[in-house]
Amino acid sequence: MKVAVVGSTGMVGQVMLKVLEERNFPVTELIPVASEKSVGKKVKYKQDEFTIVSMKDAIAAKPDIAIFSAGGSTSLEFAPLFAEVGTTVIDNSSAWRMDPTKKLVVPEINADVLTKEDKIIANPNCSTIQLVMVLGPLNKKYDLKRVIVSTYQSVTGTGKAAVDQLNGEINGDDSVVKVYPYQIFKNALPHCDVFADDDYTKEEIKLMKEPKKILGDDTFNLTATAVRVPVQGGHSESVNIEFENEFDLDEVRKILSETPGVIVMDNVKNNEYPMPLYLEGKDEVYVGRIRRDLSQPKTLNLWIVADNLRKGAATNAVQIAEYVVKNNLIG
Ligand code: 2RA
Repeated sequence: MKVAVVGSTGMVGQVMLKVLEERNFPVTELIPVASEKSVGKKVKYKQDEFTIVSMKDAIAAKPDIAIFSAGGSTSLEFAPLFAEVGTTVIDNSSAWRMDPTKKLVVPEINADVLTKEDKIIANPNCSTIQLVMVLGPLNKKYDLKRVIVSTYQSVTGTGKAAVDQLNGEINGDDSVVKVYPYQIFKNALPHCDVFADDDYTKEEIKLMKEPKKILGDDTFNLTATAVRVPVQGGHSESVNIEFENEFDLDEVRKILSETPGVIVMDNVKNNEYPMPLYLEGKDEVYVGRIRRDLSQPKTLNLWIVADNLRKGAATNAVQIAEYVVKNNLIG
């Protein structure tokens, strides 16, 4: 498999290379791509070093698969050029996610929507992926009516500069690049991405729209508040779910425990619940604090944690690549 990784020097791009290696993806030729200023530099993959090439050269190489994590404008410009030469593009930006002609995929939930005709496939937003991994199986069984999500998002979601800012503020080095409007250390910013006219942030709008497309169901309501917190290991989400139908708590736990890619970590008597500090680097989505909402019937509270760079981005993208290869959907 000739595989291009576009954005190979970024935080997600570096994790993509790591995941491809860990999962022993059948790469016969790796084509790392990055901005013009990085062309000629090297990236490590397995025991070797690979030279970063320009987008033009990568397209000319006609890779079988191109996994993008290079921002929306780059994807809008270059993903179609790769698709034109027969490459299957899996894009981690928001560029294509809500495009009605493109599929938005979490393999465990809706990979079956993919066909050979899908040449540009959208990887959902990190906070969406971990949410739908839980909503999907519960929706099938109990039929979602309304979902309220509050997120507690890692600074790694904003990129390396944000991690540097956090560490700079922790160490008192305030010369680092400021990426947030306020200090993030010892703080919580109810401001992920930019504000839209309706006073929701773009991150919240992604969380309110993408799950409906992935689940193929717009019969339920969903509202979100996305908060940035001084954490590095992953995103956490407090979720309140009202169903159309009654549920049994033990059955909820059984359904989630049997969902591929989901791990139930829920024993509060032993202080067992998911926490990002301890789950960094994992590929699963962890669920805990599962309990009935005593304020109204047919309603559940739970807590979801996942590494936003792995299942929230790189691992989900590689899993899509694995699916299209396994099901002969490329070429
Ligand atoms: C964030 N989900 O966490 C967005 C993009 N990675 O900032």
